[in-house]
Amino acid sequence: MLMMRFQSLYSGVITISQPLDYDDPAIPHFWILKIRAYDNDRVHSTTGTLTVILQDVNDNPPQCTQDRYVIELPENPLETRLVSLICTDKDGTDPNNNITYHLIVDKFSNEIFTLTNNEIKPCDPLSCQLSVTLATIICSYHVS
Ligand SMILES: [Ca+2]
Ligand SMILES: [Ca+2]
Repeated sequence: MLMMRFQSLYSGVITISQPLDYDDPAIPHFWILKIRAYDNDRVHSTTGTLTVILQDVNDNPPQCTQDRYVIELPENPLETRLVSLICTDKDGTDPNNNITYHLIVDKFSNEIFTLTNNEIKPCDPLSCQLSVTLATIICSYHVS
């Protein structure tokens, strides 16, 4: 699979003949090219090598096994793991394939659920009690 070529026989410029995707397992990550240069009428020549090392760039987003999770949750589920998210990133090297998980800021769900590494759980009892107290106060305020 030759993917590099001389732009012309006289320029000495070497170009690639197609895009090179580091994350495609069929694409090598380096090449060693041997080059020979001739003078007029090929009386004399010299050789050299060109080593080409393909570098990974962060060009792929993380992909999760599911886009949407639906869980039926019994009441009082404290300290119960709800789901472990399984996401991968096709990029071939660190840090381009590092994944961190974050709950999108939402004043309601962030008080009820916690996300640690890739596990979503109901929040700890102290936080939940605070949340319930706060909710009760707000409700009382609106009722009266
Ligand atoms: Ca990536
Ligand atoms: Ca990449």
